[in-house]
Amino acid sequence: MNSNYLTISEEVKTALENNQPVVALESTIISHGMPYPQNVEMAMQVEKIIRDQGAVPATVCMINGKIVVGASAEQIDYLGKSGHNIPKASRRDLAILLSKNSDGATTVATTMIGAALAGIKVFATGGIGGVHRGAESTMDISADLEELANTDMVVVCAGAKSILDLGLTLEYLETKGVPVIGYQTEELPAFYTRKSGFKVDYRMDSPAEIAKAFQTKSNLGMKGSLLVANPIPEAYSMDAALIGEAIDEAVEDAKDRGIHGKETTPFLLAKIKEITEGNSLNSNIQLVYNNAALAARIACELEK
Ligand code: PSU
Ligand code: MN
Repeated sequence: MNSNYLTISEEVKTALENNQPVVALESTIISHGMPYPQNVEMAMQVEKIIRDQGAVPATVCMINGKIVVGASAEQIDYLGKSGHNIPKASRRDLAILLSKNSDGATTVATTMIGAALAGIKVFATGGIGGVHRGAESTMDISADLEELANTDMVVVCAGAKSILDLGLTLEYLETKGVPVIGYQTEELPAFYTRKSGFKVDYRMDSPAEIAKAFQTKSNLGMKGSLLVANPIPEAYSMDAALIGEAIDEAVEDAKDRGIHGKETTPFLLAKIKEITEGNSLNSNIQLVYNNAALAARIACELEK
């Protein structure tokens, strides 16, 4: 890796050199996933939660032609304020944007790329991208899934939103050899709700168990991630019927308007927010906090 393209903050660099636990965080959720100023408040609070667990947070983004691992408070504020003016950067966009000295909001896929280049093993996010509904004709499958297949990491999410076809997403992950681990649950959570009707591959009940599984995979020299699905806390989970209707409506609307490509996910997310009148925002924030805390505990176990 040409280090001309990578800037690691002093704090993250020191932590990695001393085998201290580090947790990566994405930036599409900041620039594209939530309104300002809640996005910046969320991003700063997530970092605090990780520190409180004894790990070091590393928000990943692209600033002026560099992949930044360990964004500063000023950079996070900039990403949040600029919102959609920051290009969403997935794997196919990464080199192009770097070559243009552009900024970029990193998706799960590109955050994993940046984090892995820096040597980070654990990453906390909200929801991953996956196989979209109707993918049997649109072939809309997020690059996040391929990245999970290829990059060594423990990725903690709250499952995936049912804007996706969860069954096909699980099939794809199985084909790619990515185990889906339910944290203290047998059922795949669906982001806003704790249940989806789909089973995870394995249930694990402690950070130590997850760390041991990841270490075993690494010892075998097998590439790829463990995907940990951590259900939203009961107190913040949403009514399944209500959120289901909002998602169905959003998916219909996207189809009618011919939304496609990288616009699909942001369109659906914005639409759901609009339909649920912002009720979903607090749930979204709380599940990210919950994932950050678990990811930090796993990172601490890995460095024990
Ligand atoms: N799903 C969510 N919230 C998000 C995303 C997905 O519930 O913010 C973002 C993540 O950054 C994810 C990306 O990596 O969207 C996936 O986009 P695409 O489907 O275009 O790969
Ligand atoms: Mn897509």
